[in-house]
Amino acid sequence: MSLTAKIKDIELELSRTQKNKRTEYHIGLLKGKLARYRAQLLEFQTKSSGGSIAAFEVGKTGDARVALVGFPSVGKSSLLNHLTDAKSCIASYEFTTLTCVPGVLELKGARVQILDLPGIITGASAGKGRGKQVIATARTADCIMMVLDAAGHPNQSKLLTEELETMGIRINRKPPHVSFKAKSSGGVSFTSTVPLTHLDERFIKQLLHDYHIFHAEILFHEDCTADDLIDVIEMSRNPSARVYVPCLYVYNKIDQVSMEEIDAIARRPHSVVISCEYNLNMDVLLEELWRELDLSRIYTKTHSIAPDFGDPLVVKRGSSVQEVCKKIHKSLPDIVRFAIVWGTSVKYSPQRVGLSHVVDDEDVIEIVKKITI
Ligand SMILES: Nc1nc2c(ncn2[C@@H]2O[C@H](COP(=O)(O)OP(=O)(O)OP(=O)(O)O)[C@@H](O)[C@H]2O)c(=O)[nH]1
Ligand SMILES: [Mg+2]
Repeated sequence: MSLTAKIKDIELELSRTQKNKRTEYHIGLLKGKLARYRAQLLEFQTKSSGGSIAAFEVGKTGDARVALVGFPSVGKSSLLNHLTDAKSCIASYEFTTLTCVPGVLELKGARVQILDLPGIITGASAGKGRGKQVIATARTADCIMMVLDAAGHPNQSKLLTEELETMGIRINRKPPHVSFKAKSSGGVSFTSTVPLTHLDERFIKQLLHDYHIFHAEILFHEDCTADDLIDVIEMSRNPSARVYVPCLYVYNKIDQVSMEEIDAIARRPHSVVISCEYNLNMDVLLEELWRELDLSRIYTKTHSIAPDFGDPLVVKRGSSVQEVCKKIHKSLPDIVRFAIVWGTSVKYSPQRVGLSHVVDDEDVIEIVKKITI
């Protein structure tokens, strides 16, 4: 029996099994089996394609990458053309876009690469259409914009999320707060700092047994589900097995729905309503995108030259002075004596700080190097 057939069998069994307290154990183990087969399939495909699973080959440029994911004809290309100078083909028929089209958006001083992708359909993660390539490309993004038709089926985002999940993308979630250590002896032991309401000893041991893990130490810092534990085990075998990406749900074509519907959609978390055709609400979309990207702009200055406020260094929020230095040159942190920072990250402005100091958005920084003789 091929791997694909085995996967189909389990998916069918999962869809037929009713979810309740009695079937929880069985469903959890089935999900583990499914994750193992999917990982095997991905490994096989990666090896046979001679590298990483075929994403579209578009080089990463700028400070962040955003992927437009959605069903066909929802307006992904219209949105790319609206936000950037790119000219992606727009038409009323489905599958107009057949490859990845990049564009660059200048967002509050940051350069954001936006990727228009072909539309995907249910079953994309199993290889339908160019779905696998689209999702593999979305995996490389810092943020996913899920473009949805405001007048379309209410299930759109759920179906797309399932497709992304199948290929290891977890949207708007944090990695489970669990420390997992595989050992060479001593059996399986686990402790938790919170009560576990979804997992018990029998299930944890059986799941690990199915993975051929007989010695491990697990510390749960949160009330994990079986899915979370499977993700943790998969990541312990291959750190890139799961990626955690923020996602903005962009409901396009609001010109076709009533005010009440727009109001209801706009209240959903991580959601924004727009119309590319009528240029509606684009400023809100940009604000929301900036929030999801979670970036900081840092302005550098030297002792005698004032900062250039039009050309910031862009880093992930929560970055340290060390990361800012690395962005300038990878060997710079080795020769830094200290940095002087003006802005909201310091108590006194300016203040002398070390490499581990965490900078804030719009801080100004002056780097003082060690004296070399
Ligand atoms: N009414 C309305 N139509 C829109 C809007 N935005 C895009 N369209 C139309 O929707 C159709 C599809 O737009 P595209 O941008 O090609 O959609 P796509 O998602 O890139 O489609 P594929 O590349 O086939 O996946 C075109 O006829 C657009 O004119 C909008 O805000 N309102
Ligand atoms: Mg398109």
